[in-house]
Amino acid sequence: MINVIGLGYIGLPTALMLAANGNKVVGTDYNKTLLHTLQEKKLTFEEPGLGDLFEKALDKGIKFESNYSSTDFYIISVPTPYDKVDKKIDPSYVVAATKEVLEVCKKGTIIVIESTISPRTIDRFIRPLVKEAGLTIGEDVHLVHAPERILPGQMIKELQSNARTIGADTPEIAEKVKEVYATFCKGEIVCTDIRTAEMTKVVENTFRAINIAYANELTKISRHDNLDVHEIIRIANKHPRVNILSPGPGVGGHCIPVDPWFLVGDYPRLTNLISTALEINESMPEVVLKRLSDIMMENKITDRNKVGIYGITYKQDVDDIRESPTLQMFKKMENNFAEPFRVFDPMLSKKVVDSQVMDFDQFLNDSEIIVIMVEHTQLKENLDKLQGKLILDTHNLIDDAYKL
Ligand code: SAJ
Repeated sequence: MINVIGLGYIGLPTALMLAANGNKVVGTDYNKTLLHTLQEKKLTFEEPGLGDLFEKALDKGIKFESNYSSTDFYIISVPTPYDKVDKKIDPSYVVAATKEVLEVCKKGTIIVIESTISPRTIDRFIRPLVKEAGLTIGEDVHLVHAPERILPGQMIKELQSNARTIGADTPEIAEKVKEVYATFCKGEIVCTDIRTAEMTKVVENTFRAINIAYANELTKISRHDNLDVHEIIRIANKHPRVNILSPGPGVGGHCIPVDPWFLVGDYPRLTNLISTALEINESMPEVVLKRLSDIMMENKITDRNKVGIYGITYKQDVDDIRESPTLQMFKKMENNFAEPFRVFDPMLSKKVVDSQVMDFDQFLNDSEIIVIMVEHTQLKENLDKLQGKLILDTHNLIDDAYKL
């Protein structure tokens, strides 16, 4: 039986996928409200295909419990925040979950850590716990790191098709874990050691952060010379070995703006490129504010009530607001004692900021100038309704709009 610990954005789809594909699964979370919701057969967040998968997993008998099970296979998928001051990973949730597992696990258990962790976290924080519990690694307990790679918005598809990495101390244990993931994962499953697996995950997200930072820096250069950055990137990407990502109003989510800091925190003198890239991405919400202020001046608009911000979530078509560029922008305003602008997001059914308007038509009626922060499908389907408005389009959706 597999006990999946942490039923958030990664743990829940993984637990459901395992159960739907014939594994006996118990999902555990310390958040009682979340557990209660799942036990009532209701989902805790939106994601294409998640509803159907939930039904299948329930049919196959998945259980949600607050106590850890006594078993021989655990998947730990709890959050790994980072300390914003010293830029290092905060492994406390992974440590707490592992400690509890060690109290109840069977001899010879496999503990797979899926949470993103910085290189050497298992050596530094997890191996000592096994020793403290009077257990022996390789006999009583086997540690494994199998970082997830799925993209919110395409999680279910990517769970099945992405390649995966399994880091273990021995090829035999890696092979056992591979067999479990292979019950649903049709991508290549690469086995390696734990430290390589830890590093690989952080390296992947750092690569994306740097690529986006390059696109964002190109935006600044292009604005300086009044060039169209989107056209430049579109043409440059026709080169067979160039693939520049899209610039935007900032980088959000719990991965791309966070994981690279783990490397900066651990190797401060070796990560100039990475820290500069992160700073460029973090500067973008302020770039939006500056551009908006220039456009307002150009159009002689002084009343900030005429501004409407479209989009709060960290990217299109998800309901996740972690590290969202819009909220980063509002934070900057707050630091300057300014009230946040009116804002609308079709993916959010509850207010997350006071200035949030819940009705799209009312939002449009009240706004003379609209800043597109997120390219939700809802907006793409309603672009005609924006006619007659001044628009700052940070995603290049509308030809004749202002761009960053
Ligand atoms: N963004 C841009 N320009 C782009 C692409 C994205 O500005 O061209 C912005 C988005 O708007 C968003 C942020 O970057 O604010 C992050 O979005 P994302 O779609 O790039 O990534 P996430 O955070 O949803 O998921 C990433 C993925 N990592 C990689 O693609 C290397 C995913 O595969 C990982 O599983 C996930 O991080 C994770 O959990 O680590």
